[in-house]
Amino acid sequence: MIDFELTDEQRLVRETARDFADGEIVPVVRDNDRAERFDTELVKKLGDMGYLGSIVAEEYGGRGLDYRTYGLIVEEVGRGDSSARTVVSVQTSLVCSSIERWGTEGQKHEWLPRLCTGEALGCFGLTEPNTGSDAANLSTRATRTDGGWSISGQKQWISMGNYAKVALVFAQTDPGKAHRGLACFLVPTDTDGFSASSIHGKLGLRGSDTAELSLDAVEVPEEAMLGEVGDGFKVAMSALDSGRFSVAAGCVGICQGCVDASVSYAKEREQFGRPIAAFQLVQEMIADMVVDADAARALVWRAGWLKDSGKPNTTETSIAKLFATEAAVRSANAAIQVHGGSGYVDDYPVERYLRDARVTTLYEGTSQIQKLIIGRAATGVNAMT
Ligand code: COS
Repeated sequence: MIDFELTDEQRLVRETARDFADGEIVPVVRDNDRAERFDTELVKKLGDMGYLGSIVAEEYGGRGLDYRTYGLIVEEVGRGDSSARTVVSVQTSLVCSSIERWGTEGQKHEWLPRLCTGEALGCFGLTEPNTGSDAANLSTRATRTDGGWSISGQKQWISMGNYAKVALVFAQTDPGKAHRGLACFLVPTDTDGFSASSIHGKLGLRGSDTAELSLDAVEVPEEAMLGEVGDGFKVAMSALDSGRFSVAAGCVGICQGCVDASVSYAKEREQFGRPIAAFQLVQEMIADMVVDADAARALVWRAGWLKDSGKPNTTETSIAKLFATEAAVRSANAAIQVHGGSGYVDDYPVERYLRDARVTTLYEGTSQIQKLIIGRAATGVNAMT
């Protein structure tokens, strides 16, 4: 049975992550957001803490933690800054976990130690200009060469694409085979024909690097393939099982941050001769936020427990991701309401929480895709085909 009591180790990990978020992330988050700066110093600190490979086995340079403990770390980082949390989620869940699960010993030893410390960053090249929710329908092509593959195509909305040393690139090897023709390649980003450019003007996640990737006849050897030809879609979906968990855990952090900021503000701010915390309509907003944070956390912990127990968890991960991301948007919006005009400027974290939360209902599967996955599990009917 799932146990809500944290172990001594989990409590310690959470306290350490909380102190790290308050001491290293919160003091720089506003400036990074304003400057649209991808903070490489902070990335280094995340690596030094072991937060970029916490679920990776120790023999590959990770911390060998379980998912529940990883979720505690991600929650705290997410409370501090969703841009920093995106680094943790992409690096750990999409990149490292894919290499650890699907890679050969050679690939694991080549990439994981550097990725876990943050010496190298990775990115996850699935989405394309014309391929979002319909992830199997990729235009990027991989064609055989003597001893390897040539890859050509475009990738869009790729977190850390400008800083990554390795890109997981998903490509179609045989369009006639649909999703069974996909393959995933580990592409060093200094390979000829690979280029990345920045995407600016985002509503939120302004401290996060977002790129468009271009691959023009990028040649890689046979050993660059992660898994076999035809495994690409499964690599992507298994990565998203981990990535969606991580996004959900980060959104628990946003929900909790909204509660903390709103309680503190409501107790200080006085109107009509009383702290606004004394007004029932303000308490209602805070109570709704508390319920959202608790419920989101419980769903994340359940998904983590299922992962740690080796049980199927795709549906439960989608439930956690759907609920936590929508709850984060709701809570951030309500937190601004509690803060009044002060919540509309960046003296308080709540307007950033709203801008940063907004993308979480889009990336790593929209809320609508999560509902279709949940609906299929409930009814046995696939509404996606
Ligand atoms: N892990 C491993 N394999 C999986 C899997 C998982 N979680 N989910 C599905 N698969 C496998 C299935 O077993 C099936 O294998 P076979 O071909 O051997 O039968 C194959 O993948 C295809 O499965 P299916 O047709 O059922 O596809 P899905 O319903 O899983 O996928 C959706 C369809 C729309 C759900 C999927 O494309 C999706 O999640 N889209 C959103 C993509 C997304 O999140 N993009 C954002 C990226 S931002 S980083």
